[in-house]
Amino acid sequence: MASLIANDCARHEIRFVDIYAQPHVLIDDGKAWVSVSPKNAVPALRLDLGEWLTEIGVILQYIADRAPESGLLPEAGSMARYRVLEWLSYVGSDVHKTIGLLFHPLMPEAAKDIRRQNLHRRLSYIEQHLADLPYLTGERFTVADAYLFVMIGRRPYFKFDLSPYPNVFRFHARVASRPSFASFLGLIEPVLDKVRLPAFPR
Ligand SMILES: N[C@@H](CCC(=O)N[C@@H](CS)C(=O)NCC(=O)O)C(=O)O
Repeated sequence: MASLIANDCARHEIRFVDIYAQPHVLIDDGKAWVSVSPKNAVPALRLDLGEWLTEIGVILQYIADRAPESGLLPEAGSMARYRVLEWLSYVGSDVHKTIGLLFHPLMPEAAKDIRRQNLHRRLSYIEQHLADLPYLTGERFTVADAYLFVMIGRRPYFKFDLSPYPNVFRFHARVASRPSFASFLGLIEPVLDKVRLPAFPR
């Protein structure tokens, strides 16, 4: 399950896509997702004029730039921003894409084990990095933290134990205690019984 956000950020509508169904379908009306968004992946953001924006790392920047006062992304041109982008890229290419294939039902266990070893290297790096920091780039929560949080939250599904990474575990708990996460859970609760996943991983 994952979300499609329509319209602009301050006024937005979220629709959910069942990506475990083949073909992927919009949960509310059963429409094939590929007929709406040709990449057939989530998330995708439809802007007010009907234009679509895809790719997590870009959508996150777009949303954060629409609300600069949120501090979710430092200002363009600053070194602080490049640090956040550096993490966005690492989470997207090294963490997300390593985890993604662990979900695949046809992926042989031996191949999944190689992926788990890769994931171990990446989480070990993040573990060290978070030793003295509450968030990836310091004291402030940014879009990169949001992305990493979602990826780590999937661990019950890909059978990956976080206990060897106590700093990563604490990071996850820290983000989960933010009020915005409670609002998010309230938002997705009604659709949870419509998808195959047992529960949203906390
Ligand atoms: N390059 C895309 C990849 C997004 C992605 O992998 N989405 C997954 C869910 S986390 C998906 O939609 N998978 C369904 C599929 O590829 O069929 C991005 O960064 O947004």
